[in-house]
Amino acid sequence: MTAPDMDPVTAELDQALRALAANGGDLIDHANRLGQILFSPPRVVIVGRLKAGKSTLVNALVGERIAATGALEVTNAVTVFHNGAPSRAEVVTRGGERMLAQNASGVVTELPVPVEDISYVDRFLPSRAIADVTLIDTPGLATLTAENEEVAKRALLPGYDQTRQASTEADAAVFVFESLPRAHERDFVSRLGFTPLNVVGVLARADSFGEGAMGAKDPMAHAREYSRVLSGRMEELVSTVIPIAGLLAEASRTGQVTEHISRQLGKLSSLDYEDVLEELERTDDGVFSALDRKIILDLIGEYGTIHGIDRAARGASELSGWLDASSGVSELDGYLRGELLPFAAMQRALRITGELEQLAIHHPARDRVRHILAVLFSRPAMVKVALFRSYRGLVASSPQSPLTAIARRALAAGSPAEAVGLPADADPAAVDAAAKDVFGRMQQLQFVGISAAEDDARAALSKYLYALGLGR
Ligand SMILES: Nc1nc2c(ncn2[C@@H]2O[C@H](COP(=O)(O)OP(=O)(O)OP(=O)(O)O)[C@@H](O)[C@H]2O)c(=O)[nH]1
Ligand SMILES: [Mg+2]
Repeated sequence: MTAPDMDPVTAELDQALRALAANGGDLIDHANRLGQILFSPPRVVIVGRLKAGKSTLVNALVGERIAATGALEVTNAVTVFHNGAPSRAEVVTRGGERMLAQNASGVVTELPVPVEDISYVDRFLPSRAIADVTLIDTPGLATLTAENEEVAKRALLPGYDQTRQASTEADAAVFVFESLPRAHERDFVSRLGFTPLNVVGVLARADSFGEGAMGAKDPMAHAREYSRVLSGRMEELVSTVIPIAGLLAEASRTGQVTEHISRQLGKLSSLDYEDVLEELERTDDGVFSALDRKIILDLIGEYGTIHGIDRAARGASELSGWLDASSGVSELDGYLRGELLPFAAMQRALRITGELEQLAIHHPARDRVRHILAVLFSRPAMVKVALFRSYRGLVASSPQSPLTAIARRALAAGSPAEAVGLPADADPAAVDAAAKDVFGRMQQLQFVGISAAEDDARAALSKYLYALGLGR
């Protein structure tokens, strides 16, 4: 029986796992284990440099203060955020033991064992925001003094090992940085086994970009421009770069912008700019108390404070709405759900077919497993998954191949026209011509000698374009 709302790929994989289990013996256990992967939400890992703003971003995306930010020891543990009740944190030790951890108003503040002994923390909370995606917060990657440190040394740096481990079980990544990421950070991400379609870049702390809140140029506008530049420069690693002011989003989405705060901040609206700056630099009581000043600056930063004054004067709802809208978090949220998750789901599908392929090599009943795989990949719903698998192979082995870009474009397209590089509303005759051109180029490649991965991609691409009704 197939649930009516199951997407076609999930339904095919479900069928394959049922066929696997029908063979009895330990294949039932394998089928159950893989079924658990299939029916759990795709996993998105947040990676990036130490203190880049990863946990703040997690809080903003979930809409609750659940990820520890700042200097708490727990920021050194991998934390997996799941939708589930009751709200609780379970620490999983390296020995495989599970124990409850205390959490004070959402954030885990104390760990029952030293952080070195922890494999990861499972944080459950009932939240729609993580119903269809599991978020994994990781310890920040430490900085390197010289960028050409040997690989061996890298493995010893805090953050690297744990973040790498957490990433092997993930299906997509959010790569957080504050400016052009360092070579060793890019290198780290490129080794995680994702395709660029599975990685979104986030230019974090957009509110303090460039010269910051007091500079001549608006930092948010500056960050937007720079993100476009980075998207191009980091094409081989990320699908796009989105500028985010996580702090502003967190303040708004976790409901911390109160009427009291707004009223206090709003008091500055009668001052001119110079006096506002002076007021913010004071350490004693002024237009508002020293304590309120600190609370406001910690909560929404200098940019949020300076630019939020007039909104604050109109009330908390106005201020909160502005913080959310200008933070860029909606764009990221939309991108995550609309563009990233479909590829995360494909990567998850490949985690399952990859395991089936292993069984098809090593299991005593390998012939049966091989047959199941052959049936699975003959199904129309799997044509795109097969192309994704080939594309992933190209990214790993022949990133410079012309087929890599062609496959990426086809996978990312929302329509047949876009699959061959034209606008969605292009004239059908033009689409036909462009498709012929793509097939022509693929045929030419035959004569230049191509790798196994390229050959595989060529076959998968042809099938996929045919399935879209192109090239006939
Ligand atoms: N101004 C500003 N500050 C931010 C922003 N995001 C995070 N911060 C601050 O930067 C500090 C570090 O943020 P975290 O979210 O803890 O960073 P992290 O990447 O999770 O840090 P580690 O897990 O320790 O690597 C905190 O003090 C945040 O308040 C932002 O968008 N703007
Ligand atoms: Mg953190």
